[in-house]
Amino acid sequence: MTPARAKELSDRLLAGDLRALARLITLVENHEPGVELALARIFPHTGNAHLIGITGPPGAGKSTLTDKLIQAARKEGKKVGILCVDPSSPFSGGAILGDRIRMQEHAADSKVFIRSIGTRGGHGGLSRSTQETAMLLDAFGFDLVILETAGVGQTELGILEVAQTIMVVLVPESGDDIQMMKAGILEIADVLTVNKCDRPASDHVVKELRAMLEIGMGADGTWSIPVLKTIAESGSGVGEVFIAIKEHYAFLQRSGTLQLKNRGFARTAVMNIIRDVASERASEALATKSGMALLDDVASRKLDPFKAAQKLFR
Ligand SMILES: Nc1nc2c(ncn2[C@@H]2O[C@H](COP(=O)(O)OP(=O)(O)OP(=O)(O)O)[C@@H](O)[C@H]2O)c(=O)[nH]1
Ligand SMILES: [Mg+2]
Repeated sequence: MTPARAKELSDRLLAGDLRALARLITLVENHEPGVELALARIFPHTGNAHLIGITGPPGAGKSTLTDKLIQAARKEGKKVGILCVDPSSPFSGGAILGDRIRMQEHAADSKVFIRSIGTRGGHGGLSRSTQETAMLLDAFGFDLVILETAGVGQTELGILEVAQTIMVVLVPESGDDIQMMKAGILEIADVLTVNKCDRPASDHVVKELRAMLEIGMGADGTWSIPVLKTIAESGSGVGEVFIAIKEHYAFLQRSGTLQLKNRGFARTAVMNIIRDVASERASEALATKSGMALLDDVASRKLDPFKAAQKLFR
């Protein structure tokens, strides 16, 4: 991408052009060379959105709940950008079909923007493109940016490096796995929701979770993690969830935790770039004549790979 094109697209995004936003997301996703020029231009306009991550087991009702949260936010006049992060999908822009269909009623609403992003390049790639896409939505002027990702393990890591408030959605059936999940997604939750509470055993799971949190699990300063019950399909309990999310943001602001979190996100952003730039430079250097001579020295055991790497750094 040329500097002129980067300037044009970023100016259009800042002026509220949805097509420029969509275009830039695709360029970020494809790691288009030069897209950083556009990102650098929009960066001063970021930092205003509340970045919310929603994660939990596949099929827990995250999209249904998100759909209802969009309605609640729209009632308050808030603009909402939604990013469905699908770590498994090699496709881009349209990976999660079900989400599109479920949230379709918002399609005609220009204050709501929904986009799926697939991922390339493993975890580092996910982290960087998720952060950069969130930046684009933030700069565009969305008050809330919601990142939905299905996760039980590594996959939700992408949102950890972006989201200021993380909601974990469980279902009554998760009861058996709660012990297992202690070490995993429960630790990252700021708000816990047990969805599908129209099903049996929901009270039991809620009680178990509350008991677990009371003994100090996942405690984050003075914030006590609420365990909420929802029936996303009917919208029951969604109002409370929305309030809890907003309260968490207020807590982050007043306790100074937001500043610490944002510093952590900045660190990730800078480290991601350093890693990418360094490995790019190294590849280029190794493709030159002297680079290949260096590799031959390693191959013929004249030089060990550690010294070779050090030489390259210098
Ligand atoms: N019984 C019941 N079903 C629900 C509820 N909320 C959602 N569902 C259903 O559960 C299924 C999965 O819902 P989704 O919202 O797609 O769940 P998800 O967590 O986004 O799923 P993935 O993105 O595939 O991980 C759908 O068939 C929903 O209609 C609920 O409160 N009660
Ligand atoms: Mg979903």
